[in-house]
Formats: sequence, structure tokens, C-alpha cells
Amino acid sequence: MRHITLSRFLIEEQRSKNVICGDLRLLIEVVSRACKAISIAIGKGGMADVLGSAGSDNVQGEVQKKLDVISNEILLEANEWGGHLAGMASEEMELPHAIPNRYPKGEYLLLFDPLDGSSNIDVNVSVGTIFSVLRCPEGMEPDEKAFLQPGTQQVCAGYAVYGPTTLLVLTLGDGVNVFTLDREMGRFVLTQENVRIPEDTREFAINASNMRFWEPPVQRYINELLAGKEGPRQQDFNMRWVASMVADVHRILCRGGIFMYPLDSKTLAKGGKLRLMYEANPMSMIVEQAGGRATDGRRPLLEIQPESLHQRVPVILGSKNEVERVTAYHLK
Ligand code: P6P
Repeated sequence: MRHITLSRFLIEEQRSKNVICGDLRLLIEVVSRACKAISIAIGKGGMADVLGSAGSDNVQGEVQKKLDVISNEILLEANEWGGHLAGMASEEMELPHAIPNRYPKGEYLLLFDPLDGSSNIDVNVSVGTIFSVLRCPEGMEPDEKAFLQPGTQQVCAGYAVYGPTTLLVLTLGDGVNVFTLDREMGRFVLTQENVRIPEDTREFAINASNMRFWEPPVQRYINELLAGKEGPRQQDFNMRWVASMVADVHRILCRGGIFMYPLDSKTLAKGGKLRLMYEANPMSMIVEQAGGRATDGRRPLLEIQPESLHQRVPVILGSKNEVERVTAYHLK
């Protein structure tokens, strides 16, 4: 394993594979530095009065944690002056953030969930930052319409997971690589190269308290898993649910599994629970780049044409053969 820094990895990718240009390399370096700053802010916890609610709601109508607001501001301030972006969009902001006129503009659009799973912050469970990069269409203003591109248009996607270690997981459309934050040197170091998700699994992740609200194909699929050896699958399964998408998806990236936040009658009116543009799309690109699959239950998730910036979708992703099985149940 080449324990090289993120910077060296990006320079070598730029030199050898032509999957990255200077501005995209700068973007990723800036986002990684912002994730380091978020990791430090989270690590202070109760010592720095950053826990608890900010006393405001976000565009989703969810109570904002102080660290949601802090993380969002860290990402905005880090990215707005570098000249690599045309605009930014965040789970925490109703409208896209325009690059101030005093700074040069670039060709990329950055979307992020600055602190995913923040309801876990106050109980010290892993949380993360999820980000997605698109190109701003030629000649278009970076308003909401410019962002409404299917996930297949992403040029880069990644997440940071703030857990026992802080990791940066990154794809440029040429496989998935994992970098670990070396806190002493303050830099990310390559620790897992070209990660692959096992095609089969015995582990599923779903909030089982919603079972009575699921559609019949999902109820059938989960009941078969719960039936274990005595059921049609003739093997026992295990369940995990951190309620922090970054933590659940990272476990699946490391050892396989299927993550499900399916359509349910509670969230039907909204279209689902998870957000397409800055949660489902980047996670789906990463999972598919690692040999997994991602659907909304019926179609490839990355092919969904967004209709609004904060659109929600059902999400089923992870080990290829399990995701394909669930999708087949939906299509029966
Ligand atoms: P529930 C966190 O709020 C989040 O957006 C995802 O990170 C997570 O997978 C999901 O919601 C948890 O939802 O309904 O189980 O609390």
C-alpha cells in the first residue's frame, strides 16, 4: 500500500489518468481541508459549546444543530474565494450560494450535506460530510436549474466520516479510495486503494420501526431476511442501523451489506426521506464505483432527473446481488 498523501495522490491522478484537472484538484484539496476543520470542531464537543441546537430550522424544517451551521459555514468560507466554483448548494440553505463578485468563478458546482446524521452528535455517534461535484452547464447562471443534473453527471463524489478516525472517501469516476486523517501532520494519507463491495452479504441496514409503513415488496424482502435459515433464503442475516447514512454506507463499503431507506407511507408525500442531490447521488456514485448498485427501488438512482434542489428519494444501495433482488421484487 502506497501511504501517500491526498495531495500526491491527486497530482499523480492528474498526471497519469486525465480524470482530474487543476481546478478539480484544488476543489478536492479545499473540501478536504474544510473536513479537517469540521473534524476538529466536532472533536471539541461539550468543551467548546458547539453541541445542542442552534435554535433555528433548516429548509427541510429540521432543527439545526450548532455544528450543522458551523460545518456549513466552514465549507462556504473555504470554497468561495478559490476561483474553482461557479456556485454551491447545501442541505442547510434553501437557495444556491452564489460566489461573491469580488472573487473569480470556476466551472464546478459543489453540493453538500455539511453534517449528515447530526442528530447523533449529542450522543457521540459517528457523523459525516457528504459532497458531490457537477460541472456548471456552459453559459448558464449557477442558479437552481444549473444544479438539476442526474447523478451520472457527477465528476467527483465523496464523504468524510468523523468516527474513531476521520476518513475521506473519494471517487473521481475511476474507483474508490480511502484516506485517513493523520492528525499529527494534519494531512490525509491513502490507506485503502480501489475499494470493492462484496456482491453478496448477510447484513442489512434499515430503520425497522417503519415496517408497517413500507410497500409490500420491501416487507416481503425484509421478512425473508428475518426468517433466516428457516425461511426461503436458508441463511441467517444480521441487522445494523446507525441512523447516520455516512456511517452505514461506510460499513457497507468496507464489508458489504444493503442500506435501505425505502418509500414509506409516512414520507410518501415528500417522495422519501433522503435527499437526492447531496446524499443519495454522491453515495450512489461511490457505491457503484466500488462494484455495488444503487436504485430508488425501481430504477438506477443515478439516472433520476432531479426536479428540485432538495428533492427526496427512496434509497436502496450496497451489495450488487441484494440490491438487484430487492429491485426485482419491486418490479414483480
Ligand atoms: P431515521 C440522518 O438524519 C439521515 O438523514 C441519514 O443520515 C440517516 O440514514 C437517516 O436520516 C436516519 O433516518 O428515520 O432512521 O432517523
